Amino acid sequence: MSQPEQSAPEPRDLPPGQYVPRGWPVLHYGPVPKFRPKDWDFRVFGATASGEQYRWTWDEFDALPTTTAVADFHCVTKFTIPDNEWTGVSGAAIVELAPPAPDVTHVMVWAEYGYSANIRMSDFLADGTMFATHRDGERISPDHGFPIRIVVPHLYAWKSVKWVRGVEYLVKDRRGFWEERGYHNVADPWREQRYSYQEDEGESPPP
Ligand SMILES: Nc1nc2c(c(=O)[nH]1)N[C@H]1C(S)=C(S)[C@@H](COP(=O)(O)O)O[C@H]1N2
Ligand SMILES: [Mo]
Repeated sequence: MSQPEQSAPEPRDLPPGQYVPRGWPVLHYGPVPKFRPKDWDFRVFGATASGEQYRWTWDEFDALPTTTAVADFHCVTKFTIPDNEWTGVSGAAIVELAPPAPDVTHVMVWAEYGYSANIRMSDFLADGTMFATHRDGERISPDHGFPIRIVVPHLYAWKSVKWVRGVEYLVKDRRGFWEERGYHNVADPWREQRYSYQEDEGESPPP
């Protein structure tokens, strides 16, 4: 029996409803911010263990120890970008450097122009969650979040905030930008948690 020269690509395991497009779409609300290294800082605030805020300049942040992880990237508009190699500062590293108070359950990730996304502390600490500076060995481009974007690869990509400037520790969950506009508070693509009307008890912020 003759074999085809090139076998068809292996079907991948995608979350329900997702497809792999050509290229890497750019998707965001509002303009791409200009990076001004002298004015840029990264802050951790809210319910820290010490009650103090933490602040890194760009040079300080860019010198923090990094990790690398390979992961797919799932947008709620149904495209999935497979096999991204991300390098950056893990959520766990930030929590170690800026310890949260014991009753912190969630974080709000804040970007330029007030974009935000809330994630559970367990998602922030998960393997693969990081403030990425590089994708596939190259600096992230301005369109994709330069100088840093968080990637939370196991959640829909609106939680993967571009142009991040800070993290707020929360003792009470609160909705971020898209979560306030009808998107799911948790956003697990494998459970197709797209819209807020799908939230089960315990998945929504307290009133
Ligand atoms: N600051 C900011 N980050 C953002 C967004 C945004 O509007 N503003 N959009 C999110 C959405 S909905 C998606 S799908 C991804 C898209 O990332 P990409 O443009 O790198 O593909 O960015 C996320 N991060
Ligand atoms: Mo998205």
